[in-house]
Amino acid sequence: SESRIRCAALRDRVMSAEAAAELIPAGINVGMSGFTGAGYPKAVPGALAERIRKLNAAGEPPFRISVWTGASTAPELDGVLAEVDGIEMRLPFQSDPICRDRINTGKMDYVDIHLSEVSQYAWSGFLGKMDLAVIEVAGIREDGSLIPSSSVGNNKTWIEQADKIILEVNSKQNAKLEGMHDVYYGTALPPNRKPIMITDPADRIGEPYLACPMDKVIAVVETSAPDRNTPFKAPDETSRKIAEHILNFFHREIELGRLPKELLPIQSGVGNIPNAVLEGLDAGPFKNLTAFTEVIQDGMLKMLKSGTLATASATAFSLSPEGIAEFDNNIDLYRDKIILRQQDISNHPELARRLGVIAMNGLIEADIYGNINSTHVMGTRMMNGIGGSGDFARNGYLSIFVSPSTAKDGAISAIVPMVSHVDHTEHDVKIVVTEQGLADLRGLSPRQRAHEIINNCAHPDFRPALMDYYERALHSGRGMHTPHLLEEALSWHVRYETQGQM
Ligand code: 0RQ
Repeated sequence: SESRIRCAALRDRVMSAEAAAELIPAGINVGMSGFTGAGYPKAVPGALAERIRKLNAAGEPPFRISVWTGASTAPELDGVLAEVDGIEMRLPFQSDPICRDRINTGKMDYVDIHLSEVSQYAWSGFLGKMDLAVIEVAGIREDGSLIPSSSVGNNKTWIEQADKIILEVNSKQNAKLEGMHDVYYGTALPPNRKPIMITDPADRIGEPYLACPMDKVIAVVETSAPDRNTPFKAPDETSRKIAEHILNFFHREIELGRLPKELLPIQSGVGNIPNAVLEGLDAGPFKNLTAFTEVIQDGMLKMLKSGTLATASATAFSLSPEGIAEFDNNIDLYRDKIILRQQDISNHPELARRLGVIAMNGLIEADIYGNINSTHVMGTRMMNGIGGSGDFARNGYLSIFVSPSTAKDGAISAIVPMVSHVDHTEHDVKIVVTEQGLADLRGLSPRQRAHEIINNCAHPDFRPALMDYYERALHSGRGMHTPHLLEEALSWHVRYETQGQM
């Protein structure tokens, strides 16, 4: 609607998504908004994909762009562009099935960067020139500044870096999002950096709006479409057990005086297991917890409502349809408790370390010494990407990695002799949890860690084989610090690839 575009000069640049897509040339780097299915452009990528489809059908040379985002988007962006083979290179985190297929069949290059570092890469020129940005906003103010929508992501950087900007103004985004964001303009490249002065997740250090040079805006497209809003799955038995192990661990740490009774700011990855942990925290005695995280999920809304959680700092929402309805209906309650920041601040290593974040993230596989693979299936196929897990795991006070002990109906052990790809090294991993139990690796040597992980985390079906591997490695006459049988270390993966069963 007109009222969302309060700037007269930019009202004159309103056009259809198709007309805007015509303004995008082949071969350029395009920055797009969007983070975990929130705040991505809904119309222009689809119109561009349609244009590419027609060019492909007419036998024209391949039309491709490189797409840089905040994190994962949705079928209307990654899906449609990947389907017409319109993406040359994609970064950072993605989770779209078609995109994943193109990456894993070698048709698309994918660059997996820590989410906190993407803007620094762009600023430093490591990625080349950003030609154009397509950014969803909730509104445009009289002076041309922008009201961010349901994610901030890398939008500040894209707007600053791009020569040209296409804005999508989405009237489905709640108008009351205005004022919830905190966009910080004090970042700089070394050697000119200053401390980021956040000492509490509730601190505001920036502006509620994105500054946008009006002369860069080449098109404004009006949309009215919901975010991806993935349906919420109630926690299953496995997730509940994992949550229980973590909650018991928190209680023990509080008793030992190693965690305050309000815990420390929580970072939680997306998915079934983190949601179960949040539900468990909400059912417990906890009050006035805080979150310093990337995404606000359904579980966090519940905790904010009940008072378990006092404040949540993030860069995006990632809500189910029910979650978004709850948020819209009670936005006045949530407005003061949620702060959305750009991702170089929400995930800043300096802040994760200062605040002492408790980082909880998923894993694909862990090895008996505590190295974690959270991105690659069988060492070669990309799942989603490292996301923000490394930002928080390395720099947090506690890094907790969670997973069911098996995958694919028990054919795969999540605990293996040696991981087939490393995202989080043994130095960054403090706690590993499966439904079987919790391994507390703090202060342990590799050999001590092997016992802790095999006995507490591995599935009983795989435990004897893991112990057998470890013991033979121990008597192999090779190095005793991190004992391995190099001939066999990846044989479990080879067995799965050739026989369908580890
Ligand atoms: O695939 O559905 O096809 O069967 O991986 O596994 O168990 O449903 O768990 O959804 O929590 O994902 C690590 C991928 C876990 C996620 C990962 C298969 C399994 C299934 C998903 P199917 P689950 P989750 C915040 C932090 C990196 C980024 C991150 C992730 C699918 O947590 O992307 O932490 N993390 N970001 O079958 C083969 C194994 C497997 C396996 C699981 N060992 N071998 N397949 N799977 N283990 C968010 C952001 O940063 C934005």
